[in-house]
Amino acid sequence: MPRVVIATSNPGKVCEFRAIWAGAGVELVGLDAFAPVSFPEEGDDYEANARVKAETAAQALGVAAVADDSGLEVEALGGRPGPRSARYGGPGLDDRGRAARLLAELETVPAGERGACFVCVAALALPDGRVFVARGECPGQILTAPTGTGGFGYDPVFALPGETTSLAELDEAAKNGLSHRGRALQALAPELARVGA
Ligand code: ITT
Repeated sequence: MPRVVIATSNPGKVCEFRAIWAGAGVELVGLDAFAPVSFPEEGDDYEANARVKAETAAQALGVAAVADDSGLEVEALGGRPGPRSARYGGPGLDDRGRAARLLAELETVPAGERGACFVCVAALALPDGRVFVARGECPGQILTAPTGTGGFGYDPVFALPGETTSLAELDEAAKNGLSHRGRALQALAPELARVGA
């Protein structure tokens, strides 16, 4: 089977990439199977960030690579933190801290104004320089307290429109069936036929 490196340092993403592309006819390999790759600093554009992560890995390792850049756009914050979601609140915070910080920032925002959208741009880079990109979105709203233990990142504070169940309470298959990452990777899946072709 042709190999594709999953170019991410986020273990939650690795699990989801593997589950969403299970049966896609490629062997998905983690970055830990290779010598360390150094990635450039990220900017504020999902597509540029996704491309640079996938291209950096494909060029450094000589193997096809997939990456994503994703984030949470909160309407009451004018779309923040968006592509800066991993950096939201500064370098001292972990996933839980960032989610808590978001709830604090939205403390006075009423129920009807807590709309948000997860965005994912996925990129598949081939060692010959070709890059394929797809985008997926998952609209919903920010809850008032974290709930659930599944998923990662902001999942415990995010629910689908009109729901009170967070994404962290869904099982992996349910989340992947409707998530921004599930949608982006499903849209990109036809390009996997080009790997090793
Ligand atoms: P890599 O760049 O190494 O892939 P990262 O975690 O830094 O890892 P991003 O730069 O794309 O990835 O940042 C994405 C941010 O958005 C990060 O804070 C995630 O926790 C959050 N996020 C992305 N997808 C998510 C999801 O499905 N559920 C919850 N939070 C998510």
